[in-house]
Amino acid sequence: MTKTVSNRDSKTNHFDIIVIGAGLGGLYTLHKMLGQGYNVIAVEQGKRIGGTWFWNQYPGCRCDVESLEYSYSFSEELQQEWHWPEKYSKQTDILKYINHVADRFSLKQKIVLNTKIIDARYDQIDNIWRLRSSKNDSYSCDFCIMATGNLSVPNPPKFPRLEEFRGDSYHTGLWPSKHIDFSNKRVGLIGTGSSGVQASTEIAKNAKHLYVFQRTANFSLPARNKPSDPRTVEAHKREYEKKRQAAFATPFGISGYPPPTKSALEVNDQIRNQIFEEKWLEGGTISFLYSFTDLLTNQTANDYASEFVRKKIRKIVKDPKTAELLCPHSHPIGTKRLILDSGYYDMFNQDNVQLIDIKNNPITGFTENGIIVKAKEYLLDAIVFATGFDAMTGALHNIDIYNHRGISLKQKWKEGPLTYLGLMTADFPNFFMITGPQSPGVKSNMILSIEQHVNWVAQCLETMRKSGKRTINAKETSEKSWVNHCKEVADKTLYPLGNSWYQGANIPGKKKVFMPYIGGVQKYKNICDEIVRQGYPGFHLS
Ligand code: N01
Repeated sequence: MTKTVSNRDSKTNHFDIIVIGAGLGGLYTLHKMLGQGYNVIAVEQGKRIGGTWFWNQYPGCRCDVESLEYSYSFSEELQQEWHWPEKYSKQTDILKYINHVADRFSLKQKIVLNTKIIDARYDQIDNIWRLRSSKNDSYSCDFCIMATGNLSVPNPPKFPRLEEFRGDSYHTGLWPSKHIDFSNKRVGLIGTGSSGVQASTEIAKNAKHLYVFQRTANFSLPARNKPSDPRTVEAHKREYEKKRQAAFATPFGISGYPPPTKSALEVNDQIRNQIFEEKWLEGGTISFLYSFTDLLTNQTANDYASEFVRKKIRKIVKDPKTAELLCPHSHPIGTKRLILDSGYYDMFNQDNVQLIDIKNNPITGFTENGIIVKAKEYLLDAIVFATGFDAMTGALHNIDIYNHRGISLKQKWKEGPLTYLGLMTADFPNFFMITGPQSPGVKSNMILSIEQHVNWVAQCLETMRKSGKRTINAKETSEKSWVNHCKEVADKTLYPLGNSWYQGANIPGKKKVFMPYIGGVQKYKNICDEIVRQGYPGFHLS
């Protein structure tokens, strides 16, 4: 850094804090920091707020965490007054809720929409972050908080001659706000993760024909979604505070599931299958993973669970060839994100739906009118790409982030993300991440993790303000041991065997490193709280 004089010029919009992103993370950060009296704004690239729930407006989009859990806990009035129509909320209801929260807490006037931050540089002389948008607007702030999301950069697949297709095409993660009518259309859908499973089940209801192009079969469980039961809701709301605290005492940050006590190897076949059957009928991913203590740590235990689901698929899907293609064999159940569906396997019994195997016979090209597989042309009016995201690090790397030594975050993380607690990265002072890599974020109830992170950052800033400190930086040594710890925890499980977006395996050229912290929300929160109690060892405060 060569500058020697202050460069806080008047043309720059200077704030105490700038939050990047106005999804669930950004909105709560904004609310919390406004409450603490900071001069703060959020900058959002979308034309509306909502983040994930704004961009993913594809048909069938729904949350796989129960509505009463997947909601903010910071306001007792809010959680008491809001009504969720269904057990698992659909995207439109969540977006409505997000807008309600922003209006109720007067957040919208502090959000700059349609503005994509493309460059962020730490100026050590002035101890500020300087940001630049794609419109060339400049901002600066004392603290930069990234609430850019974990699944916010769509992965557009590269196929030969993709540009030749003349019909309509959509990516689930960039879905237009207007209604898309697929009735009487021949639709091709590529990708069978959560988005593809949800979208296809809905599109199949009125498309003339739906071709599902599957590369890897994935495990999906029944959601058994239903309208909210007034008595359950009332009982839950009476004890909301207790439920929220109970959620922090679980690995996933979701209350209401009794933890398993037995290994799948401790019981005989009949009892094991009976337990799986009960969980299958109950619906939901956590209930199923909680059948036994060791489904994610013991291969044999996992094999039992995997085979149980494969048997269900064979029973539901009438055509044996299609059923076999739908049976996952590439990974232990749960090591890729488990999917919750509302009739996915049954959909393949419809006359207008056909599964196309693109693992053994990859797509060789696109034409004006469709997709070519094994020299056969599938004629299509529309294509839906449900091909996922550059998860966890994608949104951070979409911004050129530089520290005072001229080192970019991309350079620092070229062998995978390096963070302390997923909250900060060493040598990037006053730069926080909300649910960053190596935090439980994506392996937890995301809103609970967001609140925990934001509260931690807010408390940290308050401590700094009171003690006259202006700069916080993670120590390299603490970062190193946290990164090692995350790896050690993951290596004790079966997760590394799933070729998942958790480890960047879905993005060609991305370094394969397991990114979430899977020690559980309760352990993680204890670690974070202990660090505060001890006066922030592991960080330099100056
Ligand atoms: O993305 P994915 P997603 N050729 O990466 C295929 C959350 N979410 O958007 O496995 C052919 O899981 C790819 O195939 P393969 C949730 O956390 C939550 O569905 O790489 N196929 C795969 O089948 C979820 O896990 C909810 O072989 C290609 C699919 O595309 C995460 O978001 C709803 C391909 C991508 O699946 C991401 O889910 C929706 C290619 N070139 C999303 N490239 C709920 O709350 C990719 N694929 C319920």
